Amino acid sequence: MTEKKFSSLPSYPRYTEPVMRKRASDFYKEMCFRRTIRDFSEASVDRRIIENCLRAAGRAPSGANQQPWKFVVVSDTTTKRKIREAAEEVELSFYNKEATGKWRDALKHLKTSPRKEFLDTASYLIAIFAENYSISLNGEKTKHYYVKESVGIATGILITALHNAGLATLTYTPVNMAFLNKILVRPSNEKAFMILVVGYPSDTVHIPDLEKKKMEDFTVFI
Ligand code: IYR
Repeated sequence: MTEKKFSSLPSYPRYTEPVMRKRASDFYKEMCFRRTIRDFSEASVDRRIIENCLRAAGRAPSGANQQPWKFVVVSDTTTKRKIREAAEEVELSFYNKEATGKWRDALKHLKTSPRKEFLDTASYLIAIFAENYSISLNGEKTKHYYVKESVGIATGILITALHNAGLATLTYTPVNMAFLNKILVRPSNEKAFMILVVGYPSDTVHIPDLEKKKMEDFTVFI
């Protein structure tokens, strides 16, 4: 390993407290508008917006700075169709066989079904892969650390960046995502983490009336 040098922190913003309180409150208010949607319009999204949101996601912290993520951005209609067909097959088996009664009960209020039209209609499907290890050119494997945590954080930043840009998302996770490696021709060190469905909501979208816990109910100060 080559030693990397350390340098001083470049112009870290130092706001006054009132400015910080306002920024924190404004950001919270903005995030209150984020809602998962399952019904997308066919309107296409400028790729440059997606690229900058991905750049923001790529700034996420990661175990040993290994950045163990890969984002495969799909807008090609044939590929989206293939993903839909494979996903609906997995979902049919999930809804008809694999889902436990408790799982079914937990999902009931979302009114989801094996039909996944959004995989055709949404402008982009971002297939997110976790790199459990890397393979160097001479075939040597290097284990990655805290992979799920790192990819989860990067995905959270991506969702936030997309929302901030004015786009809606759906965090979509079929129980078995091995089909993504095949369709998207990904190597075996990459494990599918989720499909982030991205686009504009359809004009007729309906969302469930969900309640979010209050901060006081999920936070303990000591
Ligand atoms: N993957 C299935 C089931 C599903 C599971 C969870 I956990 C959800 O929050 C929503 C759905 C589907 O997408 O229909």
